[in-house]
Amino acid sequence: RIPKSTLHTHKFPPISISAGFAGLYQLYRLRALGLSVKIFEAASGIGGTWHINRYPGVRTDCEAVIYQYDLEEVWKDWTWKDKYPSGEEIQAYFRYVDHKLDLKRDIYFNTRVTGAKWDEPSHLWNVSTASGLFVRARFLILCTGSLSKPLIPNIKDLSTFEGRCFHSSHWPQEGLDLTGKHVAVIGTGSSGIQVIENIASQVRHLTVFQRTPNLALPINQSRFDEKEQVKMKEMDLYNHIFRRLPQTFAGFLYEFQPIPFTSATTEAQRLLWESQWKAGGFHFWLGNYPDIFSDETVNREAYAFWRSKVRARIRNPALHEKLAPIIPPHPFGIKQPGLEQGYFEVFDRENVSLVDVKETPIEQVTPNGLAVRGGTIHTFDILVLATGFDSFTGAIIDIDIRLQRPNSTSVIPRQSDWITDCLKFLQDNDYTRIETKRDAEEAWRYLILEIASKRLWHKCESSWYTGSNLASTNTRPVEMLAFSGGLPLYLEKCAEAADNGYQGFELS
Ligand code: N01
Repeated sequence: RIPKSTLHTHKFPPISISAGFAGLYQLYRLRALGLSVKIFEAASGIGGTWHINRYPGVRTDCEAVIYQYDLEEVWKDWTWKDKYPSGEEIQAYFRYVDHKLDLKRDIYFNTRVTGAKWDEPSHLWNVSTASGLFVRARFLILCTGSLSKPLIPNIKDLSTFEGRCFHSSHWPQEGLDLTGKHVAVIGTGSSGIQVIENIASQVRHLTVFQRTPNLALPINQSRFDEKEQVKMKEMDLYNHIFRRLPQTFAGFLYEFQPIPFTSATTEAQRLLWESQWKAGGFHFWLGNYPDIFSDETVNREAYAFWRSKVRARIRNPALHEKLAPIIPPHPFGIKQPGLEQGYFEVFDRENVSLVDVKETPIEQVTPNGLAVRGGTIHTFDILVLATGFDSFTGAIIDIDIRLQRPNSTSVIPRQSDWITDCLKFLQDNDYTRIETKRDAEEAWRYLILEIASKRLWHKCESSWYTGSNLASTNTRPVEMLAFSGGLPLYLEKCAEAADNGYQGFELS
């Protein structure tokens, strides 16, 4: 056992990896415990995904009021501009957070962690980095993000393309002039639709390679009025909002309907859906009837509503079946819908073509384009791979480490609070090591699988929730990795383990 005093020395600072939303909050909370914490960040600035993703139109799908730290010293003087802030606005937010909390002094930028080995005799992590820095740390906290490692598709001869080719998350940081260019985008997930709807009017020609139509919802963007924010703060609504979020299933300000679709009248169903459509954002998804996720017939009704709304916006009838087909490509809502502003209208433009890669699969990349089955070659100057991410475990496995905790849900501040309390407990009780027990890990995994089995998640060919989007790479089994039982249950389970003296963990 290491003497308690060493917990406080600079020699073995707890290390947090990555300076995104989670890592920065973790730094702030652990500092308050009196610990000397360091963050290692591979990128050159703070913000995690918001520092890296610079593609045109990058924007959050969460309303600003819930997409911020619940720390009064931060929110009280910060004013948002957009209801759904752009990447640029979120970067400004992070600069402001750094200014308020003085975070950068404990962050090593351009420092990619490549290995972390647990040394049993000393109860310390030996952490190595690509830049040659080597440190020993008492605790290692991975804040590497669920969607940070790009998934590069396995397309024949990809490296032979002679124009510019990059993943959506690696859009050139200095920007890119697309005027007069022929551009191709592979992928129509949340990233793809934002890129597509934002560049269509700039480029000479845009070719979109779609494998699965995105069952996207209108974002209904608006300005977030400054006076309204002042008023909300005066009325103490921010605190109410922050306390309310973990009480809801998905951590949004709205909740699933209290009754199933099948118990509502036809009129109530229709009126609810119309009002949710008008409200925009995820209302029609995370505020819908709960049985859309478990009852395929109900799900079909929701899909039919979505389809009729979308088809009404597309002038060219030949595109209806491509973008909003009669038979749903998968149940509505079991893949995260993108949030769009004018996405569907883009395909009516004369300078935009849509290639359905299920009909004509991509066969190989050529020096100036893509060849699809049947011999057609689509040519372009720039190829954007909006092909998604090696979700949850990708960034962790890259570190050459066996510790990984993908089976959770996204509730950054509350997870960091749990970790902070846990470290305090270890500190107070002279423990220097905590590890999950094998049987507890398995029980947790089965709980996740059991919850998932009651919903329609398995009815989706390709999704980052389960890793089925990686199926062609054969890198991991397809299995639900996200906790889909809702935040209240997740937080209850976390609290229960802590309250029972960190039940399910081995402490020494
Ligand atoms: O990634 P995705 P993403 N050939 O995996 C296609 C968050 N996010 O970066 O659906 C052809 O969703 C793939 O096709 P298919 C948000 O949580 C948020 O867009 O697998 N196509 C799919 O269309 C989101 O859910 C925001 O059949 C190929 C696309 O590429 C998550 O990140 C913005 C292919 C990948 O979509 C992931 O979104 C951006 C191939 N070989 C991201 N391989 C906002 O806040 C893949 N595809 C708004």
